[in-house]
Amino acid sequence: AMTGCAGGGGGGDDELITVGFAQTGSESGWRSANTESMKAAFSEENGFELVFNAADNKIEAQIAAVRSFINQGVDAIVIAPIVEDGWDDVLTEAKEAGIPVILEDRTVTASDDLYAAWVGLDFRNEGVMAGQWAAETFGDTPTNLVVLEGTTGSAPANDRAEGFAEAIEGTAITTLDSQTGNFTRADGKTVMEGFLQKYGDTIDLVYAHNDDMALGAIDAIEAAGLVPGTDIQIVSIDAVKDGMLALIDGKINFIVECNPLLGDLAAGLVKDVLAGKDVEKKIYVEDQSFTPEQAAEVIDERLY
Ligand code: GYE
Repeated sequence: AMTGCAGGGGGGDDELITVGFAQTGSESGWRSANTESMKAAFSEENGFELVFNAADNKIEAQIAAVRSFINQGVDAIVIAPIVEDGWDDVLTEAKEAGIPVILEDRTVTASDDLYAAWVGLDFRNEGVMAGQWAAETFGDTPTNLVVLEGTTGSAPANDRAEGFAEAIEGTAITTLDSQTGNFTRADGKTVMEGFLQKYGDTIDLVYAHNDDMALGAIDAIEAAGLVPGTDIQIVSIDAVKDGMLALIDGKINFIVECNPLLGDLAAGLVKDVLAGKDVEKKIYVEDQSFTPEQAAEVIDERLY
């Protein structure tokens, strides 16, 4: 059992597992909830000493953080990879140093023998669920779509685009434009302002890869004198508190969930891997979706 003894060179400290966690940054409500979940799970109480780094969504900074974890000789490394590509070298370095890597949230294109396990969400299926709602709602009615993409090169941006495109194939939905809003409210607003200037009220539908960008788009739509949710419908992904409230308000029309509470699963994986147990390579957490009515029913029980 852990002693909970903090600081000093006492014997209890030897039992703590040192984990370096390379977080993407703090771009969204989803990310805040994910960071909180990770910090709660990787607590001293649970037997961990957490070295936390948030890279402000700068890929070089995140890779540098992982290298510094390797140099510090941590027991294990957890990464929420900003983008999918470019991980081979540093993951190989961790492997050569004998430090297991667990990925949480986003996936990488590197070979899966360079990391011990991944836990996260099925981003492609989230895109499919959002696209199926759009296909069912607009069907054969000619519909002009604009897309607010997540961080360029990130797994959720790539997979959510792919899943949505697949689900609206063969419908009368036409994509007018698609640009990155970097998963932030500020950039979602700026990009939507540009779309409104260019296409005005010919826009019927916004697909935002996360709630924060949808919330930014709502500001831009209202500033242009249009009614979000009515003049221009919005579908987004995450189901964070502010997104759900906008959904209940009728400003967003449909939200697909993306569960950020991955801390306990990630911490369990770290312990199992260090204990030499066999773990599943990929663990998918399930997502739901919400209409305004469904959101109103569950809003009081939501944990994030
Ligand atoms: O949807 C978005 C966040 O990687 C699933 O990152 C995550 C995404 C999430 O910034 O809000």
